[in-house]
Amino acid sequence: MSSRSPERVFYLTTPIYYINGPPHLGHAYTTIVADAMARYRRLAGDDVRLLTGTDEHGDKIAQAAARGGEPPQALADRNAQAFRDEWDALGITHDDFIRTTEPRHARVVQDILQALFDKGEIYFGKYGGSYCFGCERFYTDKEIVDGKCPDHQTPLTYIEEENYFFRMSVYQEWLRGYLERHPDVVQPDRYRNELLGFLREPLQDLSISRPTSRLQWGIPLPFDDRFVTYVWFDALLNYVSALGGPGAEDFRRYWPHVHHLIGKDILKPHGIYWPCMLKAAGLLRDDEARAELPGFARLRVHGYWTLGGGKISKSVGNVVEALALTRKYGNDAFRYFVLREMPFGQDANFTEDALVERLNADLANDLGNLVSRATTLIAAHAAKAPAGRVLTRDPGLEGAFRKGRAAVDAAMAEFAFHRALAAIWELITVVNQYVDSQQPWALAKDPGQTDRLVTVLGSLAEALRCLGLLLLPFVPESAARIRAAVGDRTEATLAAADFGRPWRSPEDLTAVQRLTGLFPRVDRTADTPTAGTPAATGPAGTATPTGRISIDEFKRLDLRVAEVVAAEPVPKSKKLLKLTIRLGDESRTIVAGIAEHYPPDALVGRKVVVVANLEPATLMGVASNGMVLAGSAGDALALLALDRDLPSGAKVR
Ligand code: ME8
Repeated sequence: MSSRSPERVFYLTTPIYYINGPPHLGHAYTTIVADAMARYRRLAGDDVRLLTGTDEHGDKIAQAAARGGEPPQALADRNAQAFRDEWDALGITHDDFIRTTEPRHARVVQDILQALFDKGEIYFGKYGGSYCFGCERFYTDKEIVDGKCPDHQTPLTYIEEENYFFRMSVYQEWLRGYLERHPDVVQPDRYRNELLGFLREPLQDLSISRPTSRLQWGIPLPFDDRFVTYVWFDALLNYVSALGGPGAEDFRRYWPHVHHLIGKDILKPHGIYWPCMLKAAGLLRDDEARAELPGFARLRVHGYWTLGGGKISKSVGNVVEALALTRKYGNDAFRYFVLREMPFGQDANFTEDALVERLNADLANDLGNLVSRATTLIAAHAAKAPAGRVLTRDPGLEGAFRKGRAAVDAAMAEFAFHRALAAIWELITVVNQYVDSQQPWALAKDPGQTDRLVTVLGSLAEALRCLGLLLLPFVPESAARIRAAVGDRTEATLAAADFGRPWRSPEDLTAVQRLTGLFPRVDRTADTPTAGTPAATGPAGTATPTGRISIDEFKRLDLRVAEVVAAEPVPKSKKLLKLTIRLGDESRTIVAGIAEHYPPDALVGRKVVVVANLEPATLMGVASNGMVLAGSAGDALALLALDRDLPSGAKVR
């Protein structure tokens, strides 16, 4: 039953984040996910090392610093501190924070570069190609969309220069075979398929330097100081340099157990460049020589948060604002929301309304109420427990907890945080139903039922004790309060979360303290003028609090046919398009999150359906006045269209 195994070592890394701006929702999500996993594995008894940090070199940073008129190191110092402060505020339990401008990192990068150069894995050559400064990489003709970077939708710059190249192409077949034979190294599976897709095209050698005539902000190549290291070659090595480099004691201990947690945007560098680099540097075992090195740098890949995907009420406008909601609703509510709402690996939409809905329903109602009613009942009646006897517990709850714990374990083994939380919330429901069915308040009125009452109260105290442990990785502050309320001062371990351990005596019941208001309900109707309208629904798949709507409520929506007269990408956004639409005589701008599904040109001249009376909102700095309707299922999205022509401005009812 116990997943405690003192031998297990677990090394988990987050991406190191660019410091050209402050931390935002996306960075916080990955770091919270990593923290929840690290806490879970520590609770299971593993020797865990959690690494995060900042990526500080390269064109992107140099340009941001130049724009702000400050030296890159000053920008890096300021924003690296902002990341540290944010992780402290969020209660992240990283064991190390690495900055790529630290000497401990530069030393390892230079050592590995020199070793690769000496082995002939790096050569000097000339290359011309289309370069995206946003991505810091060259794009092949096949990848370019309409002459632009497919990620940033900005024009690419043709660059021809002499550089050092890593012979990545020779590893193509090895990598393909490896990925095919080892399905578990990249999860979820769709991302492994994406990598195999990349490998169907010939793999190019990788330019790993930049001439100092163009860029000075980088680690000098040890064998040619006219060049600095390409930022990705520098950045990826943080995972090794933070352990002290090959041969260091920490490296020997943790490296074989590495898991990289990343967003899907950086799959290619992690799934293609990185294994080839490691293979060339001899830092990966291959199938033949099963040594103590990892078989692959295991990747756990998550999807993207999108913002304001069609939400009607006040919505957060950007990812920095979204992160600021931690101050408004608390770390635990924010953590719970992001871990529960996003199925790991898929995209999800972030709205303040959805967060509040989960806070009210799952945290305040389900968990908060349970803790409040159970501790209130125990505190009121604990004195009735006869002293000196071991408490009995209801076996029904024991079975539920055994199953629940197994489900949490299985989900966490797959990084399926949403499923782990769903399993814990099933337990919370079971315990709430137990209170309803046992009616301890009625038992308390009948002196003949004292034994039964004590069993029920003891079972509730035990349930809260186990829940306090199971919740620790996910909502650590609240879980600690639950543990304190039930008087559990023992060491927190997952093994101790098995229901019915013979530790609790009747005297312990009197130590339970009433805990109310763990998660106060939030009422947003006051500041949400549109609440109650049909579109003010909660997160996908949940019913509105008001249930069905009346025809009058539906009529408040002004749905219209509109013609798209112009469409262009919103700068720096992967998802958003800025549409100019005609609505009868009126012309308007609407920002729509459809860039990944429709090229702008394909939209011009089309008739779409829009919500015309939506409150205006600003998305990525562009004022949007209305909303384009689309259907979606998983990753697929389709715009609503008319099956015969109607003039723009026509009403939809
Ligand atoms: O790419 N949703 O740094 P970066 C979810 N320095 N996660 C998101 C997100 C979103 N909308 N936006 C960002 C870099 N992220 C490189 C990494 S690693 C050797 C070098 C998260 O600051 C997600 O984890 O652009 C993504 O992979 C990462 O931030 C990119 O952060």
